[in-house]
Amino acid sequence: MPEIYNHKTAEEKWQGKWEREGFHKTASGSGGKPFYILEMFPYPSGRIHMGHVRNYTIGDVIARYKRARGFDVLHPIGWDAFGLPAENAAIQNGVSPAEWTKTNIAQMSAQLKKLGFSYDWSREIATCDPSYYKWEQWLFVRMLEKGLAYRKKTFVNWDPKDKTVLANEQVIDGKGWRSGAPVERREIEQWFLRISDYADELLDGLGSLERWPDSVKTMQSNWIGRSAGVEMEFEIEGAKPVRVFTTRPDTVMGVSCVVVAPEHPVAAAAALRDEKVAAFVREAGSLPATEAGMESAEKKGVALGVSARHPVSGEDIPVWTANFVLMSYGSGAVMCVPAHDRRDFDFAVKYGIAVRQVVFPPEGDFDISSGAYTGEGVLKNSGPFDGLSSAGAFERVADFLKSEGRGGRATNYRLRDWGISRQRYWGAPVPVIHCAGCGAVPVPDEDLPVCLPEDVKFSPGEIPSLASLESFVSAPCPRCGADARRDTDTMDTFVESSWYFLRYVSPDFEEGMFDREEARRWLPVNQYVGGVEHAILHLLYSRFFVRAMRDLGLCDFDEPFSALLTQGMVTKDGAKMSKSLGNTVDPDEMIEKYGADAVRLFILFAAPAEKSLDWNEKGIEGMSRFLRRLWNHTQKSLTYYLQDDRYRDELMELIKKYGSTQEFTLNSKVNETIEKVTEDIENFHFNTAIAAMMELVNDMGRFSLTGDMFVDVGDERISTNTFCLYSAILKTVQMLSPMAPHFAEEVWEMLGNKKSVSLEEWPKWDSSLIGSETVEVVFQVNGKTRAQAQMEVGASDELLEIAAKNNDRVKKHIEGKEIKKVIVVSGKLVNIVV
Ligand code: ANZ
Ligand code: ZN
Repeated sequence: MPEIYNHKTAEEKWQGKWEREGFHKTASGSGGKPFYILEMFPYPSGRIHMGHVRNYTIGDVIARYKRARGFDVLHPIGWDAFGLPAENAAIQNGVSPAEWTKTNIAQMSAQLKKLGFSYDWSREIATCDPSYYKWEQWLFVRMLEKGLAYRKKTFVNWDPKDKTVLANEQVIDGKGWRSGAPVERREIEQWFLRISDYADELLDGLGSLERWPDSVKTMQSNWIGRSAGVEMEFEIEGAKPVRVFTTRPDTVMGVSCVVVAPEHPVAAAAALRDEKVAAFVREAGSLPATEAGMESAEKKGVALGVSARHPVSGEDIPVWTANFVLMSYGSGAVMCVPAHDRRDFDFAVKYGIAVRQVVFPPEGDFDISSGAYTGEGVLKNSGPFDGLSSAGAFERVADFLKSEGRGGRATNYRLRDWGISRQRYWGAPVPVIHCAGCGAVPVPDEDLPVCLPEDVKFSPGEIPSLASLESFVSAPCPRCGADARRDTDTMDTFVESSWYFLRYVSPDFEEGMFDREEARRWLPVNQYVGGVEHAILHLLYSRFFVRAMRDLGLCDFDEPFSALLTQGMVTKDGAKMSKSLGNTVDPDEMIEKYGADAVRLFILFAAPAEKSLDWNEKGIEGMSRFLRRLWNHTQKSLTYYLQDDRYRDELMELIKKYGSTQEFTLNSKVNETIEKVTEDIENFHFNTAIAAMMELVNDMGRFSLTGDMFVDVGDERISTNTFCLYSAILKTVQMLSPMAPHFAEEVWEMLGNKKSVSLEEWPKWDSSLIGSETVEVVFQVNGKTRAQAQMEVGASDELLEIAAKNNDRVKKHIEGKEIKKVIVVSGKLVNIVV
């Protein structure tokens, strides 16, 4: 028996055993309730970082705990394997993106295995595998048939550094989310997915996600940005009327001008007549088309020399174009109300446009010369609407416009359709062939997948793209057979991650995206764990995909993830751990030095799961000390305990009946700890669960094995005292096993168990044993006080007598003597007369 815990040999030993014996293969049909625990799959960047370790440790604790609770657990892992870094590596080093990705996957799998995560590796998927993206292409074709995928020419966010189009979501403060380069505008043909069709459902569905963090739901809700308002038409001489969308129809009588987006047809028409307007439109066209960009840019505009007729007053008002009006929102035109909108106010001040106040605070006055009054209130200077409240005016104005045929109520969304086209090489090709005669023809199902040519060499510095691979591009038209050209766009990598959780239920399924029966059994995912950085994009796209697939008749549920846990960041000295800051900590080094279990424990212990976690190596040392302490108690309990578990149940009964005070106390603590740890794990409070176990292990340190009491059980004389410690350790190890699985296995085996602790049922607690109160009982010999002891209130006289006789100090005075009489005063005193 080894004296010192050797994490290296133990971890290797158990990882080998788990793998050889298929411990973590998904149980199916064993009758257990299914539980699907999923962590966001990693991008194969090359090495595992601490953020991964945190994410996957949390998921693994849940997976192991649920197995112990009798669930059939699905806990898969795979690789989000397409994307730019692979291409950047190719550009820099001339390696093929496929090679680079494969090498990284191999490296990172080995790292994950070293951490002892209980994945069902037989279900591993990589999204760059043709057997995976084949089904993505197949789905794309279904979406195309249904009109859920379509192509249109649009202004796009162009990342000049990564040379690709970005989704609005990927533009942060006017810069590319990955490259950080200022984003430009370009007009090209793009593929879109009609997520906006689902805007209402995606928003309303948030209400059913009770086990999602509120913060994530708020972010999604803001992203969808549903706003209820009114649309109205301003007539223009000799042209189509300009429609505007407003959320404040109560301000309609305060309109000073109509402002259209630079791309609006009215602006384009004016540009033909007026060089000043033309110049303005050209300049505005080079700016990024994002809201954030618009918000921060200086407000600039130019009058078009056109006037519009106010739909209520019939007054003629000027039409302008300005850079703060987005063509892509509402109808690309606004009614400008300087008195009540900050942006309009700034614009009016700059260009000397009239400010007309029409809404007044319910009480008090407002000095409109200092800025806009944006609140609601009572209407004045508003003709037929005078005296109405803002809310009342909303309805009246809407009704009026409707009855006049000049507008009515309207709802707008911030959410735009999802542009999925990327002009890059390392992605899933869009399965379409463009034919001069037939147009855009989907690749027939039997010709899928459209494989990405992998055996290409890009020379260093060259931007890899499918368009440059002539052998890929030229193809016969599937409809008429004429020479045609393949679409050279690849899909946004967020498309792959929008359905990977479905593929895991049957990763080798060949007749479709997934086996429907399996999907019924496992989905929706019971618990999803991942970073809050995916609060909007990935989670919204996945929610959209599941709904789209439902409407295509492919699955039977609405929401992909029933519960979501977003773990906090890993920081070092308060700063985010990142390669660019050079403050990363290599998990491998820590595993080597302290063992995977200590690393896992530290990650769980150092902070609540949702909060950020500041790295410090001392913390890991603390964890390995904790494990050592428990290891030492184990050694102690082994030297005393007869390794025979035949009598375990009987012994437990005996301890309940005859155990000494300290046994009661330890037992009570064990039961209390099981209850606490169970509740904590259920609520993801892993840090306090570990703290509770540490307290218990401290109590073991105070537990004395001297003054032992022996009882006859069967044909053995067994020490109740040692048994008590032994059984406390058994329970502790079981509770610890989801978090420190290797250590738990090793100790469990050492304690004489044949079956792996990962196959054990989660320990139960006995509430009747928790927190029993004690009283001080005096032990006397011949009327002289020799000792005191804390005994459980209500302990039997028989127990008091046994406890007294077994007390060390009492023993000294009675040993070898004949006991004549024992007087017990219940709950107070035992006097032994010798
Ligand atoms: C007049 C008005 C008066 C407005 C007022 C606000 C306050 P949300 O809530 O985000 O939907 N707007 C409409 N279309 C626009 C576009 N294409 N580009 C830029 N701005 C646009 O915002 C709706 C408001 O945003 C609308 O209500 C409109 O300004 C502006 F006291 O109309 B409002
Ligand atoms: Zn054709």
